[in-house]
Amino acid sequence: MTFHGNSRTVLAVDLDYFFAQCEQLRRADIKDKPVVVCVYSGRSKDSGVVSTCNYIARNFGVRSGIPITQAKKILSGNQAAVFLPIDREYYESISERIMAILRTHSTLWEQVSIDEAYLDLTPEANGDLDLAKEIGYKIKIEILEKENLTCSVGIGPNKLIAKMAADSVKPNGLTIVSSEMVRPFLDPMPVAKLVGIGPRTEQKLNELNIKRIGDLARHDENALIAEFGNNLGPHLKHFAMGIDEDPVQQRTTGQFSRIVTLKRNTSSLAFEVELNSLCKDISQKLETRGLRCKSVGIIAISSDLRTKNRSKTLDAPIFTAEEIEETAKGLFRSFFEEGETLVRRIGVKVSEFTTFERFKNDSVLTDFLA
Ligand code: TTP
Ligand code: MG
Ligand code: MG
Repeated sequence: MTFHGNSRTVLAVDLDYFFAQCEQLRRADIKDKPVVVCVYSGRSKDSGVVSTCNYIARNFGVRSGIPITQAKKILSGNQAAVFLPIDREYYESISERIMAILRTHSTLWEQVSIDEAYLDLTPEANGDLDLAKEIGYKIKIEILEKENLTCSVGIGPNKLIAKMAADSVKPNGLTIVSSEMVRPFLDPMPVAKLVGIGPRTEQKLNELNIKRIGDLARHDENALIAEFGNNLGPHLKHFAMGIDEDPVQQRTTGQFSRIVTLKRNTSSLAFEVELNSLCKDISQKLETRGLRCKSVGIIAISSDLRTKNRSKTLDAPIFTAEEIEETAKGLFRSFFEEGETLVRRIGVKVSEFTTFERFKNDSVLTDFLA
């Protein structure tokens, strides 16, 4: 059923000044001010770094990763400037809703960070870039209407080009780079713009008189191998040529966990409300990412701050809050039966993921559903 040959159509989405934009959502009064989201280290009043900032602050020269003190200096003449502490949980809840929207536009998708995802639109667009552009536009409108946030979208023949297209016009961009336009698009860019090239590689390349991505694409592969080794050398050249075979694929490794502090220490299962809410959170997270889990674990942190873990591997993958809660309850019950432990914080952890697609073909589960 492949009418599109070997060529793919990949779409990348990246939310604009994400954490700062989230803050602006709940504070109408800061919309037109420089907004800087800070990771305070707590060592002294302003020690720490800038997480991100809105484009108004960027116009003054504030950037992700600079010290908060430096950002304050840059904006010292600006009375309106707002400095806010990072609130990751709040941004994550918004991110989860956005990822759920994205997932409705393609069966093949991959979340790469809190504000970034790829969709493989090859079957949907069938080689028609105008159609892909229309989907990109729809996605932007839907995120704006439902969540009031702007994002930048890039479309290209692979993940690398889609990502670089999205980054090339920000904020609120929609950029399409066809296969024919890949080289003209990349060639004039400074090498530092190529995904994966950090300051050290940039410096080495500059020493070889490789300044632009086009220079790198044309450079002798053996010379690159001599300088960067058998892996990185060819990889750099391929990337510079716009070649990237990496499939759009939701990763299935890792784990999620959520922990809460109980109102009262307890040595029995007297925290059903808290447990229910933890399991709902986890289930939502799984669902947003199109994952099912085959292992559920509990975390019990005692009043003397010792952490204990128990987990169970299931016969078939699950994802609903009810199923996770039932397993977690069973684990907590036997945990308390083991002995008198006074618990102060509790958590639930899920791991051993399978994707939605595999889940659908999973014979164990098909039997279960039938
Ligand atoms: P990015 O997508 O890199 O940046 P951004 O969304 O703030 O801005 P842009 O419009 O250029 O996409 O990162 C997403 C979030 O990750 C960002 O809002 C804050 C966080 N982040 C950090 O905490 N530290 C960092 O150094 C960077 C780059 C991002
Ligand atoms: Mg972003
Ligand atoms: Mg990003």
